[in-house]
Amino acid sequence: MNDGIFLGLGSNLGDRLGFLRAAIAGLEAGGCALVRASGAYETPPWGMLEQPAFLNAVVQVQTTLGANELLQLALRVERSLGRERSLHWGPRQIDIDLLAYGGEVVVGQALQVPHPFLQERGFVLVPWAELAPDFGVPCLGKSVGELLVALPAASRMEIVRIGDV
Ligand code: PH2
Ligand code: MG
Ligand code: MG
Repeated sequence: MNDGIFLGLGSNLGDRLGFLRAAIAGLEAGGCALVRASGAYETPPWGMLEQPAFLNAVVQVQTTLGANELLQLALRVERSLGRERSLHWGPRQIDIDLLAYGGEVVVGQALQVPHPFLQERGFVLVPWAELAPDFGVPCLGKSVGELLVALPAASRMEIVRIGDV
């Protein structure tokens, strides 16, 4: 059982909060025990700007699934919620990203852990720091809280907690 398993959730189409909740339920049904969930945060689109605002959250889970099995579960849950992959970084009902799997480092085609862009993304770091500011992110040599402090203020100021997931 691995202690620091964190997933990032994002939705910017349809019933965004409903999709975040359904994603958590799907992960639970697939063999994850929810440890904690952050609040839901309204965040401006990052990367591809011409798309609706997102709701983002981060969850911590415990599971006996390995990192690749957990990725497969995340993809299954995405598909079950109607996600179709068209545009890279484009709008989606639900996105489930494996942010960290304890101290493990995975560098593969299909999966990279820790998630490669997390240090640039306020929409990941703000909810993650709510849950686990002291978690040391492998490879980056910093805790989540330290990464958040290092994030330019401009990447943070529009990220607003709107309630619970
Ligand atoms: N996900 C992306 C691209 N851009 N922007 C926000 N605010 N939230 C996301 O979850 C997000 C994004 C690709 O996965
Ligand atoms: Mg993503
Ligand atoms: Mg993804």
